[in-house]
Formats: sequence, C-alpha cells, structure tokens
Amino acid sequence: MDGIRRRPRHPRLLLINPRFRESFWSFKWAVEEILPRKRAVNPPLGLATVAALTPSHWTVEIVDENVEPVPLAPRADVIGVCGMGVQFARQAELLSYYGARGHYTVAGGSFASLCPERYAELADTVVAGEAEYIWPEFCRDFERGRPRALYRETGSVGLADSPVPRFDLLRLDRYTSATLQFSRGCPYRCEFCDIIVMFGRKPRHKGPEQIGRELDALRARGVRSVFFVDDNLIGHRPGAVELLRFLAEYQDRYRRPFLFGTEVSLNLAQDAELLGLFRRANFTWVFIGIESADPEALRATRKTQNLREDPLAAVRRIYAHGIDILSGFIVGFDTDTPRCFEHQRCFIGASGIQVAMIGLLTALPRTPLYERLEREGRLIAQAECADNTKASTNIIPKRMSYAEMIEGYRALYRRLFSDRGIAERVKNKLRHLRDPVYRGEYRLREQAAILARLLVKGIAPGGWRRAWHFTRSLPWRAPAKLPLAVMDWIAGLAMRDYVDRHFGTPRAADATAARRWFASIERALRRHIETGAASVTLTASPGSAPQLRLRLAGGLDSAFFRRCARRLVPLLRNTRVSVTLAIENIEPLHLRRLERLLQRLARYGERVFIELAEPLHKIVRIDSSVFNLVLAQRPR
Ligand code: B12
Ligand code: SF4
Repeated sequence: MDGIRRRPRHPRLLLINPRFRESFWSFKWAVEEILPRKRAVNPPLGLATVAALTPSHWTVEIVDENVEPVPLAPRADVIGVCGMGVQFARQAELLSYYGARGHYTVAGGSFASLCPERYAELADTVVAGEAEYIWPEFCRDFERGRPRALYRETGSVGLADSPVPRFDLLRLDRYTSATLQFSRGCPYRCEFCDIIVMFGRKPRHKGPEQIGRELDALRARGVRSVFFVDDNLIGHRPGAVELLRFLAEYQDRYRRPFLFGTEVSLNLAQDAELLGLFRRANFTWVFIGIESADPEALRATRKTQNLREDPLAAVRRIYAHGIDILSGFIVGFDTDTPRCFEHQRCFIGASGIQVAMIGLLTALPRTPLYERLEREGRLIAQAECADNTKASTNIIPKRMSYAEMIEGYRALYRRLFSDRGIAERVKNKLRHLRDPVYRGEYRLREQAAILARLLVKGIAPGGWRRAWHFTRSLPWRAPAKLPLAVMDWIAGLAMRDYVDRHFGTPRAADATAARRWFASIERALRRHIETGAASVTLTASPGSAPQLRLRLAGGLDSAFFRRCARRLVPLLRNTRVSVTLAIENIEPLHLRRLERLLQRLARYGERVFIELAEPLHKIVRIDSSVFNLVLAQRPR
C-alpha cells in the first residue's frame, strides 16, 4: 500500500515487455536485413490479454521494448512489467527504475509465475500465474487503496473467461507473425517441462466462436501470419478437431486470409485425420519438441509419447501432408555421452529440419528435473537457467564432463549451419515435402525484393562455395517449393549469423584491436580530454570481450562527434568490443550531432550501452529497442 500516494479515479496503466537479449529466436539478421519493415518475431500476447482484463475506465498503454523505446518519464499510475526468465535482468531494472520514481509497480508473466519470491523486493505487487481472475481483483483492490503484495492463481482458469486480447494496443505491423492462444496445459509429463508446472496436465481450451472473434480482430488489422502459442494444440484431441474444422471453414469463408503455425506433440504424425485437418486449415508449420532420436534418452526424461515410432518416419509423414516442421532438441540427458552430438547432427540433417533449436538440458525451478538434480547434488548454484540455447547451463551432466558438453554443443551448431549443412537439410526436407501448404506470405514484389536481398546480403558474402550449395539445393523442377527453400535459407543464415557472433570465445585479436583503437580515440580526442569535456577508458577482463567507455561531460564541439563516429563504427564492425556512452551533459546545439552519431552506431546497438544523466531524460531521446539504455537506479 505504501506505493500509492493518491487514488486516481481513472487510473493510467502502462504495460511493458522488456527488451530480450538476443537469442536464436530473435532471428536478428533475417528481421533486420532481409524481411521487410519488421523488428521482432512475435508480440507480447500476455500483455494484450492483461490489457483486455483491465476495467474500461482505466487508460491502458502497451510498450514492447523490442520494437519501441520505453518512456523514461511516463504518465502512469501503475506500471506492469512482464517477462520470461531471459528477460529477468531487464524486467528487474525497469521495475526498480519506475518504482523509485513513485509509480506503483507490478511484476507478472512466465518467470514471476514460476518464482514469485524473486520479485518480492523488486515490485509493489507480484501477479503469479494466469491473470484472468486475479488481475481484475488487483484492479479493484488498487482502486480501494488496498492492493496486496502477491496475487497467486491457485486453481485453473476457464479459458471461456479469457477475453479477446487488446490487439489494437500492439504495433502488429512490426512483427513477422501475430499470436493467439487456443489452449493451455499439456497431458504429458516430460521431466524437464515447466509448462505442466505452470498450466497443469489437463488442457483447457477456448471455444471456436471465441477464436473466431480473435481472428476477426486480427483480420481487421490486416494480419496474415498467425502463431497459435499453445503448449500443445492437440493436447485435448476432441477440442483440437473442433477447432481445426472451424478454422478450415473460416479460411474458406474469407478466402484463406491466414497462414497458421503452432506447437504440437510428435504423435500428430500417427493421426491421419488431424494431419488432414491441419492442412485444410492452412497450417504451414508446426513446432515439435523432438528432443532426441535416442529412445533411451526419451525414456529417461519421460517423453514416452515420442517413442511410438521411428522419429524420422514421423517427421516424413508430417511433411507428406505439406506441413513444415520446426523443432526443439536437447543435449545433456543422463544417458547422453559425447557421441550424442554426432547422433543429433545425423538425425537433424536427415530430417531436413532447418529451424532446429538445440538446447542444453536446463533445470527450471519447481520442475521434477530440478528437484531430482537437487537431491543428487547436480545443480550448479548461481548458474543462469533461463535461456537453454546459450552455451552454458545449470546442470552437471552424468556421462560426460561439463566442458565436453559445452564444446560438443558449440561444435554441433557450427557443423549444422555450415553452407553444406543448410543445403543438405533443404534438400532432405523438400524430397519428402511434396506439396507445401506454404506458398509465400508476401506480395509478388515483396517476394522478389526478399530474394534479391538474400542473394546480395546472404549468398554473395559466402563466395562461390555458398552460391554452389544454394543453387544445388533449390527445387528447380518444383517451383511451388521455392518460397519454402528461400525461407529455409533465410532462417539457416540467420541462425548461422548468431552462431558466428555468439558461439566463439573472445578472440585475442579483439583485445589487440581494442587497444589500438583506444589509443587512436585518445589521440583524436586529446583536446576534449584535456579540457575535461570527455574521457575514455578501456577495461578488459579475461574470458570476456573488452569494454570501451566514453564519457561526455559537455563543452563539446562538432569535431568531437565526427571523430567519434570515424573511430567507433570500425571498432564495432571489426571487433566484439562493447562500447558505453556515458552522457553526463550535452548542449542543445549538439543534440542533432549526437543523434547522427547514434544512427551510425545503431547497427551494433546490441553492444552499445548508453547511460543518460537524469536531467537529460526529457531532452535526449534514446531508442532503447535499439541500444542498451542503462536505467539509473536509486533507492525507493
Ligand atoms: C510465444 C512464446 C515465445 C515467442 C515470443 C513471445 C513474446 N514476444 O513475448 C518466441 C517464439 C519469440 C519465444 C522465444 C523464447 N521463449 Co518463449 N514462449 C512462448 C509461449 C509458447 C507462449 C507465450 C504466450 O504468449 N502465452 C499466451 C499468454 C496469453 O499467456 P502468458 O504469457 O502466460 O500470460 C498470462 C500470464 O502470465 C499473465 N501475464 C503475462 N504477462 C503479464 C504481465 C503483468 C504485469 C501481469 C500482471 C500478468 C501477466 O497474464 C496472461 C493471461 O493469463 C510460452 C509458453 C507458455 N505457455 O507460456 C513460451 C515461454 C514463455 N518461452 C520460454 C522460453 C525459455 C523462450 C526462449 C528463451 C527460448 C530459447 N531458449 O531461446 C526464447 C526467448 C526469446 C528471445 N530471446 O527472443 C519459456 C519461459 C520460461 C520461464 N518460465 O521463464 C516458456 C514458458 C516456454 C517453456 N516451456 O518453458 N517464446
Ligand atoms: S510435450 Fe511439451 S508441453 Fe507437454 S509435457 Fe512434454 S515438454 Fe511439456
């Protein structure tokens, strides 16, 4: 209650999705270089749902920091910040920043649902679990001036009570795909899974008319590509059949406006009726947790639904219905030895799965895996467990050393995303995927532009070898498959770009180059450094990339900005050094110059950190969706 200083009659609510650190799922290269006018893959559906649950006399705004900047001085009474574990650091930073400035703060989303205790000191209120019932309760309590510190969903939400999300508050044109949700929960019991901890094993779903209303809203906004973010869309088979029949009719009624994708379990392959319905409803792809082709590993992790037939046969039967497959794989199961990496590579190659998200086995809090490994003393205390596609994890493997696992994992990705690896998978997929549902989602002119950009920015830089692999993988005699082959190359090269930038160890050459550039910057800015208008430092610690820090204290001139740009751009382009701009003071006449400098650094925004002194918040605008805007913390 301490957080509320006055009780507004029409409270203003700001909901924020914090910036993700880059991961495979960002598809950064594809989104920034190849696909037209896109900034991220999916919008924050949880926030759009919370917005729809908010009383109508409240004013609501959603800011997704992945596609737009967060406001530093918002007009908001309540600020709600969501987040997965991968977003925790930024979510915590935002909550503390706004909390210290007198806003009432609420934490919610996946990670708060899994471990609400981690937010006790960070937010005024924590909303743990599905929000449909407890969020309206919070709003009522807030209006009465008596909000509680914790709202926890202890039962299960009937999805008929979930409203049409406020799609109108999202900037849908900035995402490659919009999202909606039909069901929550999954009937299976994989040992590592947090879904069944959060949403239970009894799938609950919406009615078809409810989905119809959500599709109407998306259609009205011109959306074409839709991702059903269900944990397992076929978890409740009768419900899925009813939904798919409805979707097929909906598509026919409106001249097939949507391309769909979703998540399912591998047993879809044994269900001819469902496969036919998925095709009729225009599902172009499904994401499946295959995890491993080794039956021992699957048995050990209790993923027995994947044991019903040879996984390669299952994959090919799904392809035979024209449906593409994206898949999750895991290495580090108790039965895995150093040979598992080669087995995974062979299976993924033969299956033709291009978007193969391989993760190290990770123990998320409250899962059976976590509890077992804790008992066995095999958890690494303090290790990050939020992002299972980083080259580190929080478990000690059983039949190989931790170092062997990490090295095997890195090498597996490098081999998979070689030019030959990408081409082999395109060929192995298209051989079995005869009549793809996916025929391209863009207009002809856009498709031609995408292909041209792929050739210039993706294929040409790989030289004749890549051009050869690209050419031999194309389905020359089946042009209907061409859009799929092009998209697979875009996805493959985007993942390769990520591997190149993130899976190498910091190079000694970077440290040498950083020292050279540092000396050059010092020389170029000598005059500004001597007058105290600027200062520059370089820090390098073993095992991590060097960091250059440039302090702007005011009293600068146009030469300063010119010289900075000339040196910082090549430094960022040619090394993995990160740069911090600490802006303490800047005269209004230099704002335009600062803006121009930032425009030139934007391409490397992931490695540029900006610290902005508080008095400048209203004067200098930093796009925090591009740069790492460090938020000054102060006590509440
Ligand atoms: C769609 C999705 C994505 C999308 C992006 C979604 C986005 N832009 O936010 C994509 C595909 C990009 C993605 C990527 C990843 N994801 Co993901 N993703 C999902 C998925 C399938 C659905 C989320 C969703 O939209 N649900 C529908 C909405 C309506 O439900 P909801 O989010 O749960 O929200 C409800 C409540 O939580 C609450 N709520 C939500 N936000 C807020 C905020 C406030 C203030 C309040 C009060 C309440 C509240 O209200 C909502 C209504 O009840 C979930 C699985 C799941 N079932 O949650 C995984 C999931 C969230 N992802 C997960 C992970 C690990 C990842 C990755 C790290 C995977 C990886 N290893 O690379 C990446 C990271 C992203 C990146 N770097 O780009 C984990 C998170 C684990 C955790 N507990 O933190 C989940 C739970 C999957 C899993 N099995 O573990 N993901
Ligand atoms: S099939 Fe997927 S969602 Fe279901 S329990 Fe296993 S990992 Fe979790």
